[in-house]
Amino acid sequence: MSWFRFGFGKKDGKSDGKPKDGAVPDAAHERAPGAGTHEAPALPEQPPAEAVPPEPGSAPTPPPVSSTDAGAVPLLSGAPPPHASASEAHEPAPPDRPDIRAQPPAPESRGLFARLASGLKKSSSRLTDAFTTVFAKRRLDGAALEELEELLISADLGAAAAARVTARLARDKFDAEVTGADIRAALAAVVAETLQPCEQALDMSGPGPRVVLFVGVNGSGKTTTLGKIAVKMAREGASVITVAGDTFRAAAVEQLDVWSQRAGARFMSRPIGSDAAGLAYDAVATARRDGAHAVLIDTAGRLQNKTELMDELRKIVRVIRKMDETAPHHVLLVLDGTVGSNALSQAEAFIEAGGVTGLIMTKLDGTAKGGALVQVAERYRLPIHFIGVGEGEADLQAFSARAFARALSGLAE
Ligand SMILES: Nc1nc2c(ncn2[C@@H]2O[C@H](COP(=O)(O)OP(=O)(O)OP(=O)(O)O)[C@@H](O)[C@H]2O)c(=O)[nH]1
Ligand SMILES: [Mg+2]
Repeated sequence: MSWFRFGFGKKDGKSDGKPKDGAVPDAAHERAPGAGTHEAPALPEQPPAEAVPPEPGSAPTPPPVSSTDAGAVPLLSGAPPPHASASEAHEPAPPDRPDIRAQPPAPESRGLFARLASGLKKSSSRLTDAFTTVFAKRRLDGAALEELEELLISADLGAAAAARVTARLARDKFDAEVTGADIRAALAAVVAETLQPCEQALDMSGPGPRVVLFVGVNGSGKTTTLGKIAVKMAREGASVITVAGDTFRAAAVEQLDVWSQRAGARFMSRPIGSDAAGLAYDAVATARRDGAHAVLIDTAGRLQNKTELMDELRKIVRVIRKMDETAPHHVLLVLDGTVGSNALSQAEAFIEAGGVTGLIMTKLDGTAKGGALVQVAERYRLPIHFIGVGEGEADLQAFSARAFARALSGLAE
């Protein structure tokens, strides 16, 4: 399965036109691909009226990081806690940031299904153990079907999918003895059918830079996933700009910078406390001017019930549209696979605020509660582009409905 649907328009994006209102981007810090340090602001210009004005005294750059010696980057886990003025409303970053400096080269396909299967083991064994004990040598009657349905619902599968599994079994096996294998097969079939329409490559084709916004709650895996995608795209020949739209935490900026260096991507940031929308506007303007293929914009984590923070997300989208009315081309909601049904309320809030266009579920290598993805897919019918099965750059898989369904059902690849 292909990762992305590429088919970029001309690499020179200049002819895509100027900013609609004639405005030009304001100052930002950039690091060109391969450059060892951040450069001085390249574009000392004005933002549109909507975008927040240039930051006063916006000179300081994030700590320089050598791209030729990634090992010199300080441990992200050791970064001091941020004290940005606006950061109070944001939840603190998880303290256990990993050292993401050196990643062992890993063949992409090696063990990825195994990791998915072991991550979903918690979900799958909860189900399949019960299948074996509750249904061993039992006739499939009405009571058994009801029990099974409850079991599936309690595993975050959702009422609709659970009902389809039992209906399928009732059709094929009613009044006969069922085995754990029968139930696993029915579950896998229903999950695969449900998720199949959601299995979609990320479409990065089209004229001009494709603008992708990464959104989600705190710690869901936005920055890591953006980094993995930047690496993947850059390796496939795209010129990528990464944008540190989490302007609340220095560690977040640094984390993305490290990933950008790994990808050889151009990196844009602003001083802590700056307006993320203004930076995003800048980045899109820069990409159009320089003919970049992709602009990958990180955002700060925000809880879905914090109205003010969700408004900030709306503003980012609105300001990007002032530069390119077709952008953002993708708003990717990054969901943490370990949170279970809370994914539903996250999806609802981010769809409403940010116009989510697609999903990525991370941490499916851990102790994931994968059934929730089925519920989200069922309710919102959004494309699922990728899954994360680890912290390294190779630990991102194109979403496969079949693989997910089999892992969740405790079946072999
Ligand atoms: N095991 C595992 N860990 C992951 C995966 N994706 C991300 N992580 C880890 O999850 C933690 C949070 O990831 P980030 O990418 O910083 O999450 P974020 O959404 O950017 O976090 P905030 O910016 O604080 O909102 C980090 O320790 C990542 O290494 C994954 O697929 N599997
Ligand atoms: Mg982040």
